[in-house]
Amino acid sequence: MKRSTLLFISLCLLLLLSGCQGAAANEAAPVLSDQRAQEVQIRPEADAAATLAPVSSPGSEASWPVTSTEQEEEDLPLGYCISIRDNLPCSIDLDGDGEPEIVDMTTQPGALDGCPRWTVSVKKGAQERTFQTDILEDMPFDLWVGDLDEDGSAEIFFHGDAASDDYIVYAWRSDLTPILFEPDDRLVRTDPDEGGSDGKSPVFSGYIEGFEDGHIVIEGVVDMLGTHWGVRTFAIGDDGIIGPVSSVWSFEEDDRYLTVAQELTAYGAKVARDPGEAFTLTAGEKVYPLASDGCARMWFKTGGGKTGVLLLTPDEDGMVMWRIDGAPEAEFFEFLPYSG
Ligand SMILES: [Ca+2]
Ligand SMILES: [Ca+2]
Repeated sequence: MKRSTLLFISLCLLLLLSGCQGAAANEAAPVLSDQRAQEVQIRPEADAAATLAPVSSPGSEASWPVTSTEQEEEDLPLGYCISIRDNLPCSIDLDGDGEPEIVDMTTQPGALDGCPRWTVSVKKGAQERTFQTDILEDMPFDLWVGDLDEDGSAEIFFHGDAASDDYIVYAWRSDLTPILFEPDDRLVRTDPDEGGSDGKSPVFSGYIEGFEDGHIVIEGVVDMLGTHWGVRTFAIGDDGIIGPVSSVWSFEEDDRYLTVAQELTAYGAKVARDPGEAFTLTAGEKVYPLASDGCARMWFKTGGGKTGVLLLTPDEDGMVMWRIDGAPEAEFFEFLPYSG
């Protein structure tokens, strides 16, 4: 069995057998929820059945997290994360010093405009660190731990719905120190009061779909030629900042199209970074958005089978969202499905 698989199994067993102190912890055999089971299966090499098998001595295998030295020796693998939402409060050795920390989420009545607000906490011995989120109690959320950047110490990830379908993501080191996101002109929420610097932000607009091959998969809104939900992968870089791995937000809206209202210029898109030959889209053509970089380009296919990219510039006056060849985007399409 690969070392990576053993480590992952160890983490699962640690959560199941030794750690969690909620009501489920008093039961002899905690049952994985459907959601939890789904998270466990995110890593393709992990055998879901094996993760549920008992071990005779939890201490013998529950050695997660490992040191970075061991990782280098064993040629370890891509990072991973699992959900602990259904196992709170959860006892787990986040920083690899052999002593468990307690991860929990609590609510504070009236903390957020009279409503209860979630607070994430990590207890290490007698010390407790907390982080107040901008998420109201009762809104959907999820919480994950895992050593995504493979430095031997776990990260903690959280997403919650701050309003209706208005998700935000936080990431922290094991001591609840925020991990910042790279600046992204249109998709990072920056809040000066939250200590972001150089445009980097401790909070990101989107919803964590899961973790895959050491990457965070985030679904987020792209407001360009309408409101679209796209998926993009992110990772923790060598500089400790979370930035995009994939260059675009990919849409999964196969049947959603825009109808061209007047001629406009598009470009061939064989090379993503280098627009190809110009061609004209004519009135009545159906344009199916495929992907966007969120800041200048929208890739598409047409009902007639053409593919290409539209070049857009943000409207500096703020009167409209985007312009194409200097004219407002809305002039070129019969209807743009913006929401919110
Ligand atoms: Ca520890
Ligand atoms: Ca780490």
